[in-house]
Amino acid sequence: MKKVGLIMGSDSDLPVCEAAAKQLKALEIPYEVHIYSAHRTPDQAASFAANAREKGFGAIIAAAGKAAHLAGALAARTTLPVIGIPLKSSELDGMDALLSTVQMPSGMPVATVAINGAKNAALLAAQILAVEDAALAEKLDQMRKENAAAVLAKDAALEL
Ligand code: RP5
Repeated sequence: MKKVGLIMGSDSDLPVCEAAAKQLKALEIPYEVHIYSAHRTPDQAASFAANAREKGFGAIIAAAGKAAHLAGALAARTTLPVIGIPLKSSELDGMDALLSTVQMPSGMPVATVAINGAKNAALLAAQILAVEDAALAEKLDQMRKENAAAVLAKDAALEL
């Protein structure tokens, strides 16, 4: 199976990114985690993205806060799908990171999830890999069914 790259701009991003790692683990998707910053370690970030396809990655998740250029900087170096997680790590509550991540120029797409949307980033990466992986697609279908059953159970138990 292809790997997912889970890249974050700082170790201070770990608490949010753990939800993505947990979801990938639950789906038994191999992944690598790295701290590479678009601003503090731009060479390492660029090199990771440039070599990711030949190293067996199928998608990259990039989480960053503040002036969050990490997802875009990685996307500039690869045609693998890049999923950006804008993080709430400043006085602007993540709106700064959201706009920095989502407002990519034409020709250089980044799929941006919600502010701190780490779980959805992992699920989107899984869905990308599942295009060519029937067993993974089956796991995702099963998860959707379980989620729906859990909601319906709450509905059935609702009393006001
Ligand atoms: C970004 O700046 C990181 O992704 C992090 O969200 C934010 C703050 O980083 P630290 O100053 O905590 O290392 O690059």
